[in-house]
Amino acid sequence: MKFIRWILGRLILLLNALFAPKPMVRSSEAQQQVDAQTSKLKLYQYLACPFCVKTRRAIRRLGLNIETRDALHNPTFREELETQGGKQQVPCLQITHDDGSVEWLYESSDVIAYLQSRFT
Ligand SMILES: N[C@@H](CCC(=O)N[C@@H](CS)C(=O)NCC(=O)O)C(=O)O
Repeated sequence: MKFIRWILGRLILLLNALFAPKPMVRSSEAQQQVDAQTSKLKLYQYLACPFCVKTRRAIRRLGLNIETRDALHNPTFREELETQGGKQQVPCLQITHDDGSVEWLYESSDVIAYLQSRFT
């Protein structure tokens, strides 16, 4: 079962690489402004999780530079996700607001809807 899951994960990564979405193009000034905003966002994720792949594809399509944090292999990120986010589920977007408060947004569809509403 673990092996089948591993094979499926690799297949998803291969298809994702072969059919990578085209990123939105912005002027360098607009991209710099967006980059400043996305520096406050971190995506806790697993490399081969289908929901994470779906979210990373949306991030790429929107032309966003968002740091990804491997919550499977990095024990610090795993611990942060569980204790500060509230549960061990990926993808999860950590949003640091201008007032310093931190929000943890779970569910791939909600993360994508949030990014689309903010960056399109
Ligand atoms: N409905 C969720 C499903 C996310 C989900 O099932 N993620 C799995 C990984 S593919 C997970 O975090 N499982 C918990 C774990 O691995 O500890 C979404 O769309 O984000």
